[in-house]
Amino acid sequence: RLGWEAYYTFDEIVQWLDEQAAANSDVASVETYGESFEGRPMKVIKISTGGNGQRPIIFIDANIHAREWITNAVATYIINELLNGEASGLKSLLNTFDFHVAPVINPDGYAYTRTDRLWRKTRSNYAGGLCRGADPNRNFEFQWNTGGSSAVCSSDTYRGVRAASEPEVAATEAYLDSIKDRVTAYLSLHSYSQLILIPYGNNLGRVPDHDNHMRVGGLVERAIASRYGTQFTSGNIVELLYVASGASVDYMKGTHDTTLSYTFELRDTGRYGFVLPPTQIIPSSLEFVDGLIALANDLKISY
Ligand code: 0X9
Ligand code: ZN
Repeated sequence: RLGWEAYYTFDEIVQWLDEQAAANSDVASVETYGESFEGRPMKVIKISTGGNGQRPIIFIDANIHAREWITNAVATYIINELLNGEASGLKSLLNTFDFHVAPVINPDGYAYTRTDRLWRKTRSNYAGGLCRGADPNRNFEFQWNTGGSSAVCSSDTYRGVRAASEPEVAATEAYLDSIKDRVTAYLSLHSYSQLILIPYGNNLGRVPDHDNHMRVGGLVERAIASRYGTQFTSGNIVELLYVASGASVDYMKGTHDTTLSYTFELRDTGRYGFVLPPTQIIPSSLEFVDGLIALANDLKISY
């Protein structure tokens, strides 16, 4: 019973996820693929209307950064549209694709933002408890520690002691490894800045299929803008933002050669920043769904 008029707690989100799977057990199931540092479940909902487990997967991760609340709201909105939507063109994509959506991949951090709203990282212990957490989007294995991450454990971009040191990252990597050949698009939801970021974030620079990512990014930009005029901008992460190694999108592109791998920085451009008012959840979701449909329709041509 989420309404997308407020932000929900981690417990509310996972309870809703389980209810959705139970109510739609013909097409949906929830897998608990791991446990966070503090023991919260890492959950992914898998939606498939057929194809015997052979269909290409569109994978969406959200809330890898704790304070980016809009991302779990958009992720659950998408799940709801896929399962219960009527008008949206999303549902028909299930004739071609399976969707796997992990709406909160940093559960401890997200729970902690109830008391410290701008917390970003996980909540593991470092330096004997002097530091808490690493940046999970600097902790993935592909080209870990090749620029744009910190060795200082109190830093917001602390990379962790080693690649996949965070249990949330290790579990997510293992889950992704188990479905790697079927993932055709990997979308990592972040906020804010209204950007469509193309790997890599490390010093390797552009991916070999940069031009295809730019072309599809343009289609997505136009689809998003068609609803309310919201402007997103596509480009390589280093060119548009900064150097940053160890992200989930780089892992999927670099390790598994996923066809399309993007980081989306959702609304806004800084007026509210991470503390986006809940009145913007539904508009943010609607425009993102438009973009997602454009992306999937372009991919569909190859299946
Ligand atoms: O710095 C990040 O992790 C992301 N930006 S945020 O403001 N949400 O923290 C950008 C991640 C993109 N990174 C790579 N493709 N490496
Ligand atoms: Zn982020």
